[in-house]
Amino acid sequence: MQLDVVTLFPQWFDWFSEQRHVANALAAGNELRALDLREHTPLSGGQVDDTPFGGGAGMVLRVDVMDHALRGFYGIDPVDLRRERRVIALTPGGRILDEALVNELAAEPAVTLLCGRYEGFDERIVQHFCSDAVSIGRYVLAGGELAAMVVCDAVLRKLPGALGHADSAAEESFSAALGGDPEYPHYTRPADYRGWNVPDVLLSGHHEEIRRWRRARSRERGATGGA
Ligand code: 6GU
Repeated sequence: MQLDVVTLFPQWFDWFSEQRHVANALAAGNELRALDLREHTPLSGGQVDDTPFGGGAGMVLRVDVMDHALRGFYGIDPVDLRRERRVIALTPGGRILDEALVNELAAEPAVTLLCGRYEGFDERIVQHFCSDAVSIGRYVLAGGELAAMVVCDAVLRKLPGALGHADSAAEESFSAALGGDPEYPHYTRPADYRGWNVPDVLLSGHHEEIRRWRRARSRERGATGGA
């Protein structure tokens, strides 16, 4: 898939792209591009934002700047772009990112994430250029970049080749294999540490019992909301 992030801080994504599972996903033929919003600004001095009509604190990303930027990157009117690929505004009030949305995005051939800064986007950007608005939780970050990395991390690790082991993503928290429940607890050596023992069943070698034990622990965690 092709994942594009439109941002005022493209260099932030250099570090992110070097992380193992991201690098693996890219080596497997996927693409992650950090596109500089300022590259195509029609305004002098690289201006991208302005004060809000009606007054109030902070600055708002201008719709004309986003129009020029998307046109510059994709060569088409952004009003049409959102019919060709998911174009997502990252904003604290958007649809909360969860496993279902991550799977939905991982199945897309191409996604563009728009990072807001300051007080966010002129609403016309969301209305006319975006297919979705997405949030990573009900709290406010200084900008959409960290949210974009969260989305990219969660989506890219779903793609073939991102994780070392083929089954790593199949039976993990919230997966269909676990009925949408969180993952069961894991243990490794030593089996006894300071008197804290690993559950006997995991050392028993009885695969069916282990499977049942894990499923039960997973259900418990789903029922209590703890993971
Ligand atoms: Cl997507 N953006 C910002 N600025 N803050 C957030 C967020 C996004 N999701 C949660 N908080």
